[in-house]
Amino acid sequence: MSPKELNLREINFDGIVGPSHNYAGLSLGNIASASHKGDPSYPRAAALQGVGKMRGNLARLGVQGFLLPLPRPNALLENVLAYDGTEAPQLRAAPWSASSMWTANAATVSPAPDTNDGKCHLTVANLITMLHRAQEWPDTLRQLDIAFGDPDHFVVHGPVPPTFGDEGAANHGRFCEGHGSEGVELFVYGKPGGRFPARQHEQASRLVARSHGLDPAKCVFVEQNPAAIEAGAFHNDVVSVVNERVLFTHEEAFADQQGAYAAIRAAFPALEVVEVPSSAVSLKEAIRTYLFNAQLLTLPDGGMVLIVPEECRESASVWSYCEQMMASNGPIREVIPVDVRQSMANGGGPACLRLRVVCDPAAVDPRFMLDEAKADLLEKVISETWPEQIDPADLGSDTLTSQVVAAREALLTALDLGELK
Ligand code: SUG
Repeated sequence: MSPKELNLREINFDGIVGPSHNYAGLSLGNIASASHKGDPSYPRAAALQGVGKMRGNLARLGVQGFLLPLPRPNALLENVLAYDGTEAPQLRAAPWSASSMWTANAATVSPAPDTNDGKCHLTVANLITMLHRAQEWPDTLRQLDIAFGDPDHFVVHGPVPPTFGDEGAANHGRFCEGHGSEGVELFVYGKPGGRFPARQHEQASRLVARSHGLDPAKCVFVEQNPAAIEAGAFHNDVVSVVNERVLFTHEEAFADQQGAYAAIRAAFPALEVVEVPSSAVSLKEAIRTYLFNAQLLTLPDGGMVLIVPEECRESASVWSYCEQMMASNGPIREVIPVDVRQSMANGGGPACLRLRVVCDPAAVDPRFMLDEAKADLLEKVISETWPEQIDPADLGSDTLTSQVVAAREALLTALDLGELK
């Protein structure tokens, strides 16, 4: 079947926040994670906030998917680390991380209209820069293989080999006239050498583009602004977001801002840039509020809505910009704040929590698709089994281990996904 004959839709696959969600300050260069290090976390509230966001988007778009939490604590990593209390507590915390909730980092996705074999390609991200994230890909790959297991529609690739760091869709965007039409893919990479790690390497981006069978004339490679990485934009999706013909971006997102626009325009002449100047919203405030870590969605009537964190409404400069934008003639006429505060405190906003896959919803394993009844089921299991609170000192305890393992198993059983146990 050619992509034209398919019912191609953009589906957001949100990561369900796992029962071990905690604040261990594991991500160097992620200011929110560092500043909440040691705080108590609320996994139940975190996961319910995530389901709330999914419900809103299900109502808006009529389609929504999800990915499951990974097995934690990760016994394999615990054994390798052989933590005995003599080293930094981060080593004890890494196998407990619920970081797979940020599914924008699960994979890079090239939809069928962009690829030379007419299938949707997904490359699981190796996430090698951070220890706690590098453990994710084997279990993420198992899920992708199931959810996108139909070989007539999907090709799921293993990770880019080290030493090329790959953080998946967080550094990737796709320009197109409509989600089902051919796109131009934007790959944004960082150059190492700064105070904080550049997590997405150019070689990884280029390798993904080649292995997905993209037309080189429809790929654009652009460098992140080192000053943005330095200011805490550890992924490019903290300072810009793409949907269809629109690039919503901070003025200081790219190393060469005008050069980036020109390169995109050369491949995609219909580009519409909505640039937020530093004079309206400073880079610091953009990163603090995660204005750009937003879901820019096309509604069924063709209008675009921006789903932002509640923190944006609480910032005078950010919200006055949003109000001005809503009153303008620009492409983004609606801005909707959502409460994902538990995720935000670890540096993950609405966009981090979702992986966009353009495909025929009927081609996805239905166990990964949400409807209202399943949202009720998720809320029930989470409310009954997710720990209410975790203090970082609890990590490693037998009681918490049993609770976290049992909670995830209850969810897998409820969703008939026992093969992931
Ligand atoms: O990789 N935070 C994640 C946040 C990922 C956000 N994703 C996107 N921007 N797409 C990270 O830094 C914090 C975990 C801790 O510190 O315990 C963490 O991993």
